[in-house]
Amino acid sequence: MSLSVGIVGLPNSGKSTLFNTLLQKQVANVAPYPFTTIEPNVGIVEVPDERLKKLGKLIKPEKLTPAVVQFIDIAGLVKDAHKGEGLGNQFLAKIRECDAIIHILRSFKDESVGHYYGSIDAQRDKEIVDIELELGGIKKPTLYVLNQDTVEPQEDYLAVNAKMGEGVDELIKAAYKLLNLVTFYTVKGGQEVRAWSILKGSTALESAAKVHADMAKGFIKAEVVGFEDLVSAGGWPQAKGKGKIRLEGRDYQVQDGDVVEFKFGS
Ligand SMILES: Nc1nc2c(ncn2[C@@H]2O[C@H](COP(=O)(O)OP(=O)(O)OP(=O)(O)O)[C@@H](O)[C@H]2O)c(=O)[nH]1
Ligand SMILES: [Mg+2]
Repeated sequence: MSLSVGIVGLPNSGKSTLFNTLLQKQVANVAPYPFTTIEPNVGIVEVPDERLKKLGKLIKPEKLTPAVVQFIDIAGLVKDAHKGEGLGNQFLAKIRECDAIIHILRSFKDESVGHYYGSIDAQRDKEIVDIELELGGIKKPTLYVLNQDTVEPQEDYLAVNAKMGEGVDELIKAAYKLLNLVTFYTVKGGQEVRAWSILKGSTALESAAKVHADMAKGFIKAEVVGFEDLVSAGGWPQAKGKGKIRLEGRDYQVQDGDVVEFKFGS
């Protein structure tokens, strides 16, 4: 199961709108991911990845497989949710299952869309929901997202227009960071270039286990080259020729952007 990010906020702040925009980036073929069914409020979304695109151009595999983040659309929280107000306990339980939180704050104005507290005031809304999360015992990394009519850079918030999809790529990348994930890549015989998510600080052995249990079980070593070195060499054989491919053992901490080939025995 991949790590998940819960989208929280007051009713009518634009959570489902954001979620639906994210769904347009849902991975089309979920087969490589360990999910059998996807619930209607769960979206498995591709992480925008410039490096993967460049590796695709360099290696020209049949298939490029991106890293993903799982987003969960949660119903609105209101004051006293922790006491059960507005089915709050049920929603808080859902949030507890997530690994990080995107807290969406309404800034857009629309007379036809009611505000639960009658006026647009992102700071007030933030405090109301934060208190409920705290009283609900939820301590998670949080990214505050301002849902604006016109996206303007903010100091403390990531700005998006949930309806138009502006700022959404940045939001996915920020969510990925929030989960403390980094990416390494594998090149399967030139057929598939795939991005893998690991927690920052993971070892080569832990990373091998992500790819296949047998790779970890029979782990011998990892051949590793940084993304930049691989690209500037012009390919794997060229990088090898230039001595850019390192041999690393099981305890090596895999770095963001590493391209790795695991050597393993049976
Ligand atoms: N103008 C404008 N309207 C938006 C924006 N985002 C959402 N809305 C509108 O606000 C209304 C509520 O949006 P939802 O996404 O359903 O809100 P929600 O946070 O999921 O609400 P609950 O599920 O009830 O908690 C809808 O009519 C949306 O079209 C936006 O960025 N701009
Ligand atoms: Mg909703």
